[in-house]
Amino acid sequence: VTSPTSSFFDTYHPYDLNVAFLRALSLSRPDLVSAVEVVGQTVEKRELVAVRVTGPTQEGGGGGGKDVVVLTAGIHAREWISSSSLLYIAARLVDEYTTDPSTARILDAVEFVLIPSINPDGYEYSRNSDRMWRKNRRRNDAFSHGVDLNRNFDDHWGDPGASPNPFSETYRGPSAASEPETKAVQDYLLGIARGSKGRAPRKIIAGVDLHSYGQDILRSWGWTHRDSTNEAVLAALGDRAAKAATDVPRITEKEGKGAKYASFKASGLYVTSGSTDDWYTSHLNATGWTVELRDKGNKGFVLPPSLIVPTGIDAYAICKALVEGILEI
Ligand code: ING
Ligand code: ZN
Repeated sequence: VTSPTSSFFDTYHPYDLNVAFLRALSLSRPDLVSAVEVVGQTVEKRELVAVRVTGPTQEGGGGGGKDVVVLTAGIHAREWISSSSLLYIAARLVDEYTTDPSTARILDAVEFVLIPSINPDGYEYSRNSDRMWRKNRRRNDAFSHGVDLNRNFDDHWGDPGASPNPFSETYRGPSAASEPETKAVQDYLLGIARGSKGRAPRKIIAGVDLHSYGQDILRSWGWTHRDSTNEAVLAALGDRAAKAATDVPRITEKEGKGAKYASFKASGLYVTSGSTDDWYTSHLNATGWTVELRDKGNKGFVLPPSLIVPTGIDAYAICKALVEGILEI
């Protein structure tokens, strides 16, 4: 049931079933996958969860705890493919640990922290009430709901690139990290970086936030057109990931056809403030990425379920290439 070829990936599922998938994956390979951890609660009191995936060896190359790669999805309600792709990545990592030496190398060197949905309230609202919903489900006032969680992170919050208007699709919220979803994810990741619950501090080397659509790999900054530090290195990493996704060999019918990915600075799409990628860069000192998965706009957010596996393959190739690239630096 938890393999990448499982019929689980034939369709989109309710949030609870996506979490159950991770629970099953953890039970199937407790040597590789941690128990599901509760990260916090949403506005509607759903549990935000995370799992960690890593090889059974204690350490990476550097001594001390392994470096960490954070993968998140579902920050925007209607981008269903992002959460499905994250689960697909989890399934591939676990499945290939024993069969593919390159995957074993990655899992022995780093620990993946996977958060399958930052916005499960919005996801359920998109599934059940309004397919094109984007924001969370905060009641702003008598007339409007929702904060854009990808404008609510505590980096350049309030700058141009987000809206102060509660009706806007990019409403930034009343203050930085005002939303329980934002606050929980930030605090959880800061806890990993600084060390908490008796655990040693960890170096977070990458934060990758999965979105749809556009087939783009975006790097910091989003808030300014200026270059981030190491722009040349980041550009090379992004290009390598885009090429990896574009060029994955595909054999079976279910793997589908390839798709072309591009890589550029996030501000090249449009300027954004309070987004996850810039927060990863500025607050975690990690490389921050926003990955826009399929498609290019033909089906847009309403991506057919037959494209879950093909898109999951793209996402896996992107993450693997980014991590391999970072490990080579
Ligand atoms: N797009 C992203 C958004 O949050 C983005 C694009 C994110 C640009 C972060 C720059 C930085 O608007 C979608 N589809 O959500
Ligand atoms: Zn998005």
